[in-house]
Amino acid sequence: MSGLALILLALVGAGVAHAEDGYALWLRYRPVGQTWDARYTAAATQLVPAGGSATITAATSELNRGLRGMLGAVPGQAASVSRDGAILYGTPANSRVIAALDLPLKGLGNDGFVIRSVRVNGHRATVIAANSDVGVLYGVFRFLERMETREPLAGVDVRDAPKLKLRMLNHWDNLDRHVERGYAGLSLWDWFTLPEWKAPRYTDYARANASIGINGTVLNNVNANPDILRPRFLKKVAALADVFRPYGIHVYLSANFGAPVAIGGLKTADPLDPKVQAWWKAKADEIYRLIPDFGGFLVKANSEGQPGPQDYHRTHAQGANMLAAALKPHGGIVIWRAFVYSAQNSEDRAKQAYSEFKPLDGKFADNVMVQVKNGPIDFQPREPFHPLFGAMPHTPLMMEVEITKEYLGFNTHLAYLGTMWAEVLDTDTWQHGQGTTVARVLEDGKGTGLTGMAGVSNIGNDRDWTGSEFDQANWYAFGRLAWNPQGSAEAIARDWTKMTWGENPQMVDAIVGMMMESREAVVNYMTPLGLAHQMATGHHHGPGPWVHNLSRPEWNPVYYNRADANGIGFDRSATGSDAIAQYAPHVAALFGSLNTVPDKDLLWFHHVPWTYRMRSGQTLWDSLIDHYDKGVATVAQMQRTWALLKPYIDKQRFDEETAFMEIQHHDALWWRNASIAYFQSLSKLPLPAGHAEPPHDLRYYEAIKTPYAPGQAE
Ligand code: GCV
Repeated sequence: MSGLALILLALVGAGVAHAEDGYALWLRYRPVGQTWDARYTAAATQLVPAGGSATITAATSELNRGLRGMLGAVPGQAASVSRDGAILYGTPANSRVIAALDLPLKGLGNDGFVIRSVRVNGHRATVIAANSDVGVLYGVFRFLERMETREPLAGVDVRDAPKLKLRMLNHWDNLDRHVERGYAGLSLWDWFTLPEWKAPRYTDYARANASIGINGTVLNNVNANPDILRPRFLKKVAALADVFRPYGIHVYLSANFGAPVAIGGLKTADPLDPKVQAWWKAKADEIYRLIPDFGGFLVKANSEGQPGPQDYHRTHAQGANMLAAALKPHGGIVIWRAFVYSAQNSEDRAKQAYSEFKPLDGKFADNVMVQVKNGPIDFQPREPFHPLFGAMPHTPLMMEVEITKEYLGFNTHLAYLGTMWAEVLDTDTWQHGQGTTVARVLEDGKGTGLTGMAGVSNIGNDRDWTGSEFDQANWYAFGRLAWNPQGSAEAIARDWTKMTWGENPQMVDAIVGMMMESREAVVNYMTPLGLAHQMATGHHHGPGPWVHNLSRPEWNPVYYNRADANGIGFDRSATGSDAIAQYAPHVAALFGSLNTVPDKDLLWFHHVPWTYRMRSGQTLWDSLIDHYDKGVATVAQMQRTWALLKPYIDKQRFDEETAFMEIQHHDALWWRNASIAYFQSLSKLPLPAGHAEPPHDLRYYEAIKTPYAPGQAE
């Protein structure tokens, strides 16, 4: 035996071959085990693809990969069904057999599919059919997911289609590979070696996205470097688009509104200037020559220092429509962000996006979508829903959420965001009567067919993609909720857990339980009862509720907490900034009254005395302390639960999460102690019985600096 073979044997013997590092994501395809082996094998004896497109080839290769992993063997491929247990997949257009089955494909659009047990040529078979090859691919992934989550295949009858058309990732990746708010290493896009080297990882990225229905990706940061639009970079973008195409993923770019000046040699970027219009038209033509299915532009304009139409006294609509006109002949769209607030504007920051965009309703071209963050400020652990949802009846709105956990503890805090997004999606805006939930608003394309949801990516080049195992769940949940905004966060967590950690029911229950309370724990130890934006400056790592000296008032945590000797909270009721008036009357009344505002939103909408009596009978002060301690206690409980799971989980992934939870517990205590020390310096109240004083004085916490925290904006 050769030396190398001996080393390999030793590695296998030591279990290294079975070590898991998270690279496979939820597509692990581990052996299904005895209970399921015979049943699944009987339903996967033969692959019968219809058509030979790159997408169908990708579907075949995924079936081979999945079945080899789960059942230990790859079934043979055939041109027609010739044995029991065949899997027949394709479109009616490419298969007369599928057409003859007369499946209910009508109304499923391009992306929907049917998976059904049928008889073909006298044999038992499973058909996976759709109106397009990409729909077939989605069906194949769903078929494999059923196996990964141990759902029966016999008698299967699934008919599903996405409720939103655009299901997109927004990468905040810079051209030097630094990722703004990225906690998972460098950007996946190796611009330096593209377009020649198309790393296999790009295909795995596309597989993972397609498996959850994601069909668009914006490759670069919304704080956009104009260089991405230069010919040299467009070739690299085209190479990525080529890799993603078979997986149904369209490439989009963030466009810098000032590009005509920065790289085009023009003196202005005024959207009404014919030379500027011609420049963008030529740029769009150039892009589509390289990338015929290019999706379009995402634009952050006149926000946080980015150039925009207002630099030329034009409106957001005029800016967006000028770009839309350049893309229109090619079928491209503009996604224009509503994340605006201005240093010159003294209006409550929570009101500014609505004030700016509501009057523009109906003024956007029909290939423009307005992208609105889930809440009115900025991806906080908890915010009420954004008042623009339901308030722009003539404009297709896309919701933007932040998958990367800029404000929820980066990659080391376990915070499952499915619950946070479902909370927003399920909220009733009342804008068009009861039942106008945010999900329903998003699903309504205003007759343009444009609907969508965008998630700021948490993906980097770390081996496990997202910087932690549990952050993979947020990528997964985003895809699932973008596919079906009315989906259940718990059901999604359960599917992900089975695929990621294994099928043991006790373990699954324990992990899902942890996930379901994890985000509330973060809210409790960081920003309970409606507080927001209490994070340290710049990187947003750790607490900074005392910060008051930053150049722009709305960058200071004190702007949001408004804490003083008398009380705490931001009065956004009619006696304060009146932000509540931006909501439908029913919701405004709910938020506006101390009698009805939910506790979780109390300090977002009201300034109350420290001694204010909560509906529970507790004082606000005592309740605040309770929440901080509850947050820390939940993390401690998660640590205990996790420790019990050791026998079920492979060593590397178990050890990493154990260490991360230690960090989370440490950080939760830090948040709790620092916040209490600061607020106590104002309230001068003792802690309620049973709650420990912070071990250090306020100065100690104020002095903690973490200048090298990852993911900073440059
Ligand atoms: C890309 C927040 C983040 C910024 C981000 C901005 C945005 O303010 O801190 O890093 O910029 O949101 O969404 O544009």
